[in-house]
Amino acid sequence: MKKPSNKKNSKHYQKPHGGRSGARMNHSARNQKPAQKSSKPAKAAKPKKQARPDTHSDHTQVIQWYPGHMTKTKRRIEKDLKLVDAVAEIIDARIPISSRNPDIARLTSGKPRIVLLNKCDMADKRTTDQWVSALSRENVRAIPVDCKSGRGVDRFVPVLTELLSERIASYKAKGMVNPTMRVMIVGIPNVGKSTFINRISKKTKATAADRPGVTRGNQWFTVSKGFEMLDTPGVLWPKFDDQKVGEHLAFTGAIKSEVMDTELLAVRLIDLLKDLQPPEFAERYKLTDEELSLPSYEVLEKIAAHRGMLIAGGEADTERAAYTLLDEFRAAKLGRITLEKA
Ligand SMILES: Nc1nc2c(ncn2[C@@H]2O[C@H](COP(=O)(O)OP(=O)(O)O)[C@@H](O)[C@H]2O)c(=O)[nH]1
Ligand SMILES: [Mg+2]
Repeated sequence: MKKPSNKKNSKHYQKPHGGRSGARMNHSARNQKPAQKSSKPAKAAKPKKQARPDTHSDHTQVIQWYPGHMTKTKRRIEKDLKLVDAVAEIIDARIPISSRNPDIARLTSGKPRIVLLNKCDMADKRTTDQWVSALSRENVRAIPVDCKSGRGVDRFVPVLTELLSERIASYKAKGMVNPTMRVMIVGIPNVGKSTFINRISKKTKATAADRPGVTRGNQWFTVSKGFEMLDTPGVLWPKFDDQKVGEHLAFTGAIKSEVMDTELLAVRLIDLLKDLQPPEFAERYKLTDEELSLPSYEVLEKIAAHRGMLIAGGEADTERAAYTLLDEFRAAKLGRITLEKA
């Protein structure tokens, strides 16, 4: 695949509004102290009244980049892992590389693991199938799912049963009549952990008292007979030391786009779309072949012009066009697009 050129340094990329500097990749935030809190969006500070399965993780989402918190989260995951027989990692089918946390294999220390390729309704179907095969070559059982509609979710229990068959048999051999297998869900923020948990969990909650060793108020959901799931998913931070990974996470909305310059992000997305050529892209923004061959920043100007997004003086409002493009990409209005090939 063509390497995206660095538009920031290119003569074609001009920042129309002075202010912010180019790509402020948030990894610098990793080295900053939580003193930065004031820059958080106000709404994040207000905890939701109603308890949701992962109120916890929704809160950590905003400040997960800070080292102190990362360590705490990691420790909690390590502790919870001791309580489960298997781990289901949810990744985004559109970005199976960038949404997969590289620490998970080590963290789960050889526990049976399932990968759920979620949001496959927005990913290219053929590429998703290729990802399932690629992961199976790594001995990872992968299931494409669309937790929003529920497609594919019914395969979870059968695959889990198969994956844990030896473990179940060994419990039975030890005299346990109905061994209960426990599963933990892990994944980066916004990947669909809550949606999956809500979809798969039956109403009946097992009480913490039934569970030896569970003293921190963990709740277990019955998934199916003999299977329980920890109601609090492990939220793992994505790793984005690599700029491309950061961009892919921002395109899909896994990380807040405010951490990067919106227009630059849109320009990068256009670079990719020019390569992938989903027909919806040209159709939706009425871009001619000639316009598509322009440098990406100029394509963004064309998108603004075709959509009538202009600022005083008739200049293209590329900032508004950038927000629109990113929103529409995230809503899969540009088609089912997988950004990372198997
Ligand atoms: N299109 C689509 N959207 C999904 C899917 N799963 C989750 N979402 C959406 O992704 C967003 C984040 O989901 P959520 O479950 O809150 O993610 P969490 O942070 O991992 O718990 C929500 O807007 C969901 O509706 C899916 O399979 N397809
Ligand atoms: Mg959640």
